Amino acid sequence: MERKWWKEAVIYQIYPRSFKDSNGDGIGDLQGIIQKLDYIKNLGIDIIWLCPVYKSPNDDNGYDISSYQDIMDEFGTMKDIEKLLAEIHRRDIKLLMDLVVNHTSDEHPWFIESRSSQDNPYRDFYIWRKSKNGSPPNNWGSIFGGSAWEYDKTTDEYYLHLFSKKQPDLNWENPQVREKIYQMIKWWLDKGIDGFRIDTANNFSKAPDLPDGKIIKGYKYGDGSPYFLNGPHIHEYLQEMNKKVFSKYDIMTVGEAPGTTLELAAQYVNWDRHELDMVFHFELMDLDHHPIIKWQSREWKLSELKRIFTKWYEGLKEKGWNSLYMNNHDQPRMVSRFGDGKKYRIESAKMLATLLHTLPGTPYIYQGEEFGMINVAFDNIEDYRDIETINFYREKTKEGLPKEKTMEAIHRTSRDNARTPMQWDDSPNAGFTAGTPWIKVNPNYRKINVAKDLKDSNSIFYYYQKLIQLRKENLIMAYGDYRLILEDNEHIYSYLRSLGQERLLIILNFSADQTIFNLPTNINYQEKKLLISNYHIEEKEDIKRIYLRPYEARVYQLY
Ligand code: TEU
Ligand code: CA
Repeated sequence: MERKWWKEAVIYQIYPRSFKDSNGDGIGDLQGIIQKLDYIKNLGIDIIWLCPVYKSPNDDNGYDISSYQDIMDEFGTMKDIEKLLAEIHRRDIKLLMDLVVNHTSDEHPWFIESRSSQDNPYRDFYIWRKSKNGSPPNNWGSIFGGSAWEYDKTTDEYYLHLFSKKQPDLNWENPQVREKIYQMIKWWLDKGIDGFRIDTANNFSKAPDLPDGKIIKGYKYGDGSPYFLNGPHIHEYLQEMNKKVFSKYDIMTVGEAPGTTLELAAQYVNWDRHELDMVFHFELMDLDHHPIIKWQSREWKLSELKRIFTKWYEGLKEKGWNSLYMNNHDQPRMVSRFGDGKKYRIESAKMLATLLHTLPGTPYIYQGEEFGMINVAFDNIEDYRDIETINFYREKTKEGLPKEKTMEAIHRTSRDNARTPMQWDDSPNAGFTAGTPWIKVNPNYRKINVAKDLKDSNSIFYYYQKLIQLRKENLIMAYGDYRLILEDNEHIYSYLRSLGQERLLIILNFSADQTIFNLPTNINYQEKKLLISNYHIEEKEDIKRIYLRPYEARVYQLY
């Protein structure tokens, strides 16, 4: 197994808008991040992934970019990002930026040109089609609701937007588009950044004839995803980008890849194919809802979750590398979703952290996760800011769904669950801003905040710090083999890691019940040493049979 810095790293994701406001306008900014770098360093982080900070009208909080080589006014200036990068490097941390090149903003100069006339040199930078019998060119629905096509009367054609209508899709089939994108990427890499998280990295290639999608039951639009996810030229484009740009630098790339099977992912990250270093797959994110409609929840079993991690480990073994995450800026908070955000918040946050940091792969921490932030439940839609959530509410209201039902789905699933401001302390607005925050702070901030965790040696924060430290001291945590034990147990997730003579035994109670762990008889050891756990444990305790407490987690070294 080849050693790489990004395999041994722990990555921390920052959503700048909600991280720290330095000037009282209610919006997090680059100077705010600089103020908190010592905090991130103290946690033990090696790499920071910054969500988009480029110039943007903020229809989708920076994922709609109007100028790639400028900084969003609210976040600061080019000088500020240069300063941030220098301060990050001074602390021996690396910086990943977000690369959003499936689409631009409709306010990007390329699109302004493109929409101006059919013979404009930029026309072919985007995907334009004529209407089909008075309807849009095909039946695809946008991921944020409504049709994926917007009519533009200037030229009497429609343009494709998989996301909001202010996010027109770029036409990757046009070599000029690709060349422009590569130039822009080089410009950033030459500034010294250390890699990219690539937004919707498997959406760039669309099936040429853009066929209609299957109509989803109870839904007005067709599912176009088979025709835009993992499309016919996607590997070719990624390889080209890698060859022309990425391969020239010592960087890492991680591509967001919704709707990607293990077989496909194994191609994206295969060392011999030179495409991406890691992908974010969505199998775990899709575990608790309808396969396409994320707002419709579904019951799940622990054995399914185990199967996902196990399958992805086995499938990429000796071929590529896994990313490990349970939440981000698009997903609900992981404690609320996979643990218990109420009675056992602290225990379950630590248990889930133990899982993510002892599985093979690179763990990603989303801001606030490190002290157990949980979902928010605003009563009124007016308090939500996310375009997807607001569109969903509108659609459901129009369809006549009772408000309580709609709000229930929003409380469980809205992206704003992850986007409420960082809770730094118990002062007004959680110390995030001296002004009025762009989105309300979670009302639980007096109970759940950084300052509180930093004062308590037993806190979630220090548990993460210790896990990260252990990962640095024990290469087995990154590189060791993985073997699932007690496969069918619906309460306990347990596995062995091994590297040479070394062995780790991980035991996780995934439930609020007391449950008994029986060590399989074929696992032998002379001695054991407890590396970390989220409850007090007597060192002499026998591990052949353990009474696990709610959400108990233990990691043992076996000799
Ligand atoms: O998300 C793209 C994505 O594939 C969706 O599945 C995502 O889960 C979305 O939030 C629907 O719930 C990326 C970014 O992470 C997201 O924040 C952007 O809104 C989107 O691309 C468009 O750039
Ligand atoms: Ca600000």
